[in-house]
Parts: sequence; C-alpha cells; structure tokens
Amino acid sequence: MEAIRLANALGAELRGVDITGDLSGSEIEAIRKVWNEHHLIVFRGVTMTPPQHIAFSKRFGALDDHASTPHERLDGYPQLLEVTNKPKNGQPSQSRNTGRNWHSDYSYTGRPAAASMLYCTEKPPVGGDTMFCNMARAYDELSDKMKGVVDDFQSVYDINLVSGVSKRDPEKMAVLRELNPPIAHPCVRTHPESGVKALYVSERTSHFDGMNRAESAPIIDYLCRHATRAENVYRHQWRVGDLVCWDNRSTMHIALGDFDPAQPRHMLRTTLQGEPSGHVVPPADL
Ligand SMILES: O=C(O)CCC(=O)C(=O)O
Repeated sequence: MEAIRLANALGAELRGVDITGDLSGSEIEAIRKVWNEHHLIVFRGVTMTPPQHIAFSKRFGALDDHASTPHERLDGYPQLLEVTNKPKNGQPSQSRNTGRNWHSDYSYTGRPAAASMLYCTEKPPVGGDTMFCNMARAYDELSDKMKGVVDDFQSVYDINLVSGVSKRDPEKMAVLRELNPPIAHPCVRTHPESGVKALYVSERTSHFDGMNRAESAPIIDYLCRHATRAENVYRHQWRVGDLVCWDNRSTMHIALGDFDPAQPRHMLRTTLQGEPSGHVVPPADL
C-alpha cells in the first residue's frame, strides 16, 4: 500500500489496496493510520456495489442508518445516502443542493458523524468538485489567547442553516426540523483516536450557546474564514469510481455548485457514527 499526499494541508491517495477484497485486520489498521494522519483518504478506480460499500465502511466502525435525514436514503439500503441532482420518483431530488456550505456531517444531530465515505457513480463533464479543510490545523494555528476563548464555547448547530433549504420540499423540511432541534456541541473537540484538538464550528453554526447571534456571528465568520483559507484546503476533482473518506472530527467540506445542473451527478455516502454529544437548546432568531 502506497500513500501519496494530495495537498499540504490534508489528504492522501491510497494505492495498491483492493477495498472490495477480503482485507485483514492489519490492513484495515494500516489504512486507519494513514487516514488519521492525513484526515482524508482517496481510493481511485473502485468498482463496487452498495453491499461492498457498506461492508468496507463497517470495518471502521458502526454505520449510521440516516434516520436524521430519512428522505435521502438509497432504497433498500438505509446505510447509504444518495447525494444527487437526479430526480427521484419523478420529484426533484432533495439532495440536489446538499453540502453547498462548509460543514461537518450530521453536526445538527445528537450523534455527529465520525467519518463519511462518498463514492462517485456519475459526474458532470466538468466541475462538481468538493473542497475539504483541516480543522485540526485551523485550531493549531490560532493564537493561544484565541484558543483560550474558543475552548469554552459551545457551537449551536441549526438544520435551518443546511444548504438549499428554500429549494427543499417544505413538508420534508418540517420533518427534518422535528427530528433535529438546534443542538450545542463543544466548539473544540479532541479526536478520540489521535488525541489532536480540532475546531468544531461551521457555516451551519447559528451562534454560541449563552451568546446572541450578533455577538457570535463575527467570531463564527472569522473562524470559518480562518479554517477555509486556500492554504488549509484540498480540492477534490471527482472521477467515476472515486471513494473519498473524510474524518468529520477533524475536517469540514463543501460541495461546490461549479457544474451544469442539467448534467447528472450521483454519489453514495456511508456515515460512520460518532459519539453521542450535545444538548438541545432553544432556536436562535435566524
Ligand atoms: O456531494 C458532495 O460532494 C458532498 C456532499 C456532502 O456535502 C455530504 O455528503 O455531506
């Protein structure tokens, strides 16, 4: 197995491993080690079925069944989310604008995702890229004073700040709001495997618990700009057959709308469950 770095801030491509094969425990641990070091790993040229995608993902931990976003599950496979602009059952896809702001997966739930594994099955001729940033590096590069400030903050996540809300079916959106009330999580978290501290704030953070929107907004804005500077980012240009695995505890990502929406784009995602976290709070006046 060979790891080839993809960017200065994060990311490595892994070559020489067949992820659809019968991998040994030590091979899985070797992959996990590279993943923890680089935060994001890419396998190229993968041909796999939904059961193979699920089987590989499960080797790294328990999978989410996506009960928090039930409308986007792949029929017959609750462990797979569809992220696509292709109509579903004759209706516009609810996920056609998924991920258009910087976020970490399932931050608006009581069980934020540990990691995600996104597989590209169809892509537009140009664009449809995804960008990732390193939140451990972003934390590390704050001044000690600023670290001291944010260490005590709790970031409130609000499903109303997911992307494309106005274009989603209002009834389905109401279900999502019911399932996912605003929730506060620590703004700085320690990675359970690497022990590294990382910022946990995003464009889906409405405010900091105990502070109002006006007080919180400039700090959220600063932290997001700081985290997503070009030098802290890897931009993935998809090919069909790519499996990109990211650690949601140490990265954020954004799915760019840099493609012709008339061209099909289709992705399948497994989500590895993180630890239960957070406390429900009253909604902010958005
Ligand atoms: O479609 C993509 O590139 C990423 C989708 C996304 O943001 C997600 O699955 O959380």
